[in-house]
Amino acid sequence: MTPRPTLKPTKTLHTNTTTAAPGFLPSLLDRIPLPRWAIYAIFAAIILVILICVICCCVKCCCKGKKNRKKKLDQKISMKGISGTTTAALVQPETEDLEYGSADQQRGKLQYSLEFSSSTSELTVGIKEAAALKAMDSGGTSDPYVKVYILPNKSKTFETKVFRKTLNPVFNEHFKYQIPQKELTESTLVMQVYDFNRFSKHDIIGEIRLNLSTVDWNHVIEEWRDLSEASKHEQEHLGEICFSLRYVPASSKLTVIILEAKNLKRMDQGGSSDPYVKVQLILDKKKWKKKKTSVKKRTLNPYFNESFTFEVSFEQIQKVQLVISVWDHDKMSRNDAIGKIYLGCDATGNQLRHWADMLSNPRKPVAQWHTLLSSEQVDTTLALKHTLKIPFTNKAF
Ligand SMILES: *[C@@H]1O[C@H](CO)[C@@H](O)[C@H](O)[C@H]1NC(C)=O
Ligand SMILES: *[C@@H]1O[C@H](CO)[C@@H](O)[C@H](O)[C@H]1NC(C)=O
Ligand SMILES: *[C@@H]1O[C@H](CO)[C@@H](O)[C@H](O)[C@H]1NC(C)=O
Ligand SMILES: [Ca+2]
Repeated sequence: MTPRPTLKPTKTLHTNTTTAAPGFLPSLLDRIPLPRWAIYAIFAAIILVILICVICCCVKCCCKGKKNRKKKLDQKISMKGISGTTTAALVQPETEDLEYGSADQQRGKLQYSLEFSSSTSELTVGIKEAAALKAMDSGGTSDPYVKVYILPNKSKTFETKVFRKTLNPVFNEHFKYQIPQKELTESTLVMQVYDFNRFSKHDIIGEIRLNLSTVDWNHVIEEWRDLSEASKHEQEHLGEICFSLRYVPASSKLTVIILEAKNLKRMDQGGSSDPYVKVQLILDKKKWKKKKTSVKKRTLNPYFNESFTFEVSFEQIQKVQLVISVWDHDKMSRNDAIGKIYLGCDATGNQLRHWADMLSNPRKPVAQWHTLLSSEQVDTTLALKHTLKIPFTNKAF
């Protein structure tokens, strides 16, 4: 009796394993309570659905490719227009700096912090990071930086560093304003995100305007906010200027070539402008050296190509401020320049970048376009820097 039960299980086990493989599918189909033809029809339907999906995906991909090609063609055409300008030989537009973004795209968002100390009347604005910024260049990226200022007294504009080729820059920079608490209630903080372009006007990606009277100053504020379209009326356009800088440490020679200016602001309606450019060096808070270009008659897009060389030692180049200003020759009564900018080791943003490029490429001329700022704004910034330096210089003497 004992051998049988031990044999039987092993035998059934054996037959099970051998017949399982070939008979698996038919036996499975037998177990489904449907006729064979119905099962085959279901299989056919599933395969058909998969095929349709694959075809849809292929068609979509092809369409995208065509759109991209069309965009590239548009860029080629606009590049042709740009390279027709006078300094084409000196300054070529970087292809990735050409306009790209479409109007309906999201501008992205910015994280900032605000803190006010009523005992010191100090407002600290932190520019933390931005995310999902709109792409302004053809590579599908931007070169973002942030400008910060306070209205209605547009006294000082701060700029963060420029981040190359990113849509999610982490700035982590803090800027301080001296402002009485009473003035806070009638002030608006403006934070604008720009796309840097070496050889063309910087594009504004978007901005945030904060009515400071609505802020609860009992807490440190840190928040994300979506960027909105920049308000047009306030972006005063003064014009742009292109010049090249060259420094030769061995011979202590700083050469500034004023190349051209464009889209200069008309100083009075109907009247024509006769622009010229002043090149000035400031050293230790004093006007040190000054030169001027010739006057170009009746134009808002003057071409100069005039070169100025100054003797500046290697020690001086690290302290000097180069002030470039555009003036209208007709306006004898007016003291203000059409626009101004300054460069130097203590400059910010685009201007600092040009200065640093010059210093890191000795003997090579480096050309760049700059957007002119109001002369009051630049003068205030220069004056502010001087007052801030007073305690330091006192210590030194
Ligand atoms: C603007 O500045 C002037 C002069 O410094 C000051 O009298 C005025 O209160 C300021 N206004 C605001 C809103 O900050
Ligand atoms: C800021 O908000 C206050 C109160 O809501 C309002 O009275 C004031 O006009 C606003 N200021 C600006 C510049 O929008
Ligand atoms: C600019 O001036 C330099 C030297 O004066 C000259 O060699 C060059 O041809 C000029 N460029 C143009 C485009 O006029
Ligand atoms: Ca750019």
